[in-house]
Amino acid sequence: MTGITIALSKGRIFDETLPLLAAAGIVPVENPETSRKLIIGTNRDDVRVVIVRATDVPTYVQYGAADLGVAGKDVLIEHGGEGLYQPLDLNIAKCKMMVAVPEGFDYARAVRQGARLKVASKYIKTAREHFAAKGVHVDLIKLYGSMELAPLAGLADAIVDLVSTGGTLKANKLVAVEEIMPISSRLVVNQAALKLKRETLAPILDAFAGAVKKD
Ligand code: PRT
Ligand code: MG
Repeated sequence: MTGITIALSKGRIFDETLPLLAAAGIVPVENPETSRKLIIGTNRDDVRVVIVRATDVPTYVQYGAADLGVAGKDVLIEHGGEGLYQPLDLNIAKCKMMVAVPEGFDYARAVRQGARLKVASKYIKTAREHFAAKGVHVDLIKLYGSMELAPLAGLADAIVDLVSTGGTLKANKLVAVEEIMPISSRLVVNQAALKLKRETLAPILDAFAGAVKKD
């Protein structure tokens, strides 16, 4: 196939990628929020968008089922990035990877005293590397969602999760105690496609690069 397939997740990544696509002259003909279609055509006959879970974007691109995609740094770290060329930080879907604990839990003291902490997260690799670098012993508990519940239900002492407004933490009586890293979404490109479809891909990559908003 000579056409281009772009993998996106619906929600904030789809919404925030639209202006970048527009800069490349690409306009999806449907909105995944209202359409149930997983393959969405665009104004260009040679470009289509596939709608996948945010965590599956790197996998589609790695195996060449999509030529390019947009994925959060959080997702890319957990995936590992094999087979992916990551040419651009798109500076969209921004948030922070944080350690959070229940209000009233003295995290700094627990760390100072060398306590062994139970930490629940969807981001096991990120969490493992963070605490290993600090020399803090942790038991990591893998969850797939609703991390905020874990400390309230007694499953964990702390969580590692993404925070943007802080509203979710606050609503669950949790406080952020440590920033692990700032997060934004990246453009990911299949390494083979970059060579084989260079003529079609290069102008799209250039348009994205030109449309990225700096802080
Ligand atoms: O939602 P779903 O389970 O389908 O998948 P997903 O959560 O992987 O996808 P989506 O679309 O929610 O997130 C896609 C990407 O957006 C993530 O991989 C991040 O890179 C980025 N992003 C930016 C965020 C947030 N901000 C964010 N706030 N992803 C998730 N959140 C969640 C966070 O996990 C927490 O539950 O929002 C909640 C906190 O938000 P505040 O505003 O209350 O702090
Ligand atoms: Mg989500």
